[in-house]
Amino acid sequence: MKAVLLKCLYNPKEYKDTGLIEFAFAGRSNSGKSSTINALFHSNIAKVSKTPGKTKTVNLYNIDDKYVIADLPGYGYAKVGGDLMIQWKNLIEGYIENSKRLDTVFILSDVRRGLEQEEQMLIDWLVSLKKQYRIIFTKIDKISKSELALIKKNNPLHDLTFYFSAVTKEGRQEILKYLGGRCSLKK
Ligand SMILES: Nc1nc2c(ncn2[C@@H]2O[C@H](COP(=O)(O)OP(=O)(O)O)[C@@H](O)[C@H]2O)c(=O)[nH]1
Ligand SMILES: [Mg+2]
Repeated sequence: MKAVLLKCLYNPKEYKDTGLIEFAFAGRSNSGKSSTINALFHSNIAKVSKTPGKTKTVNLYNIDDKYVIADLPGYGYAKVGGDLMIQWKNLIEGYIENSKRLDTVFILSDVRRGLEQEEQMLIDWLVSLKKQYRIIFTKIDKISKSELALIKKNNPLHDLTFYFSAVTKEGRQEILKYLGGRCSLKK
């Protein structure tokens, strides 16, 4: 698979129609968005950082000229206060509302945290916009098989959830299959 950086949006007004179906990856800083994108598409294109909250842009990646992945800036970063917080919110919301091609928003969360208030707010908002969403629980290599089994059993959104590790690549095929399926639906 080939991933190519198309554009970094600093402002939602900079968004131009990509001509391809788009999928967005959202989640708090450190949830594993960049690592997941790299692992899914065998690339090294999304910056994985030790300092959370680095990505302040919406980064659009073209994957094999088939679809576009939007890496959204991490939310819930405590140190982003005041004006920056508003800019960041405008950027994410502006992109999600502007893009006519956006098919599914993936909400990524560390499997050890699960879904917290911020994720629930995002889900409620996507539902109100009638946007399709899916959950990706990341870093499943960090917990045992039995812990994972329990989480799956107790997850009320299990049918909408993918379980993924960027380290072992477990869950990769399921996500790629979903993306491919959505692409063929739109053709
Ligand atoms: N063990 C493990 N670590 C991960 C995984 N995904 C991400 N990480 C680590 O979690 C940290 C944050 O990842 P990053 O992709 O930068 O998160 P982002 O801020 O959401 O883009 C980094 O130290 C990654 O190496 C995973 O599946 N397994
Ligand atoms: Mg990132």
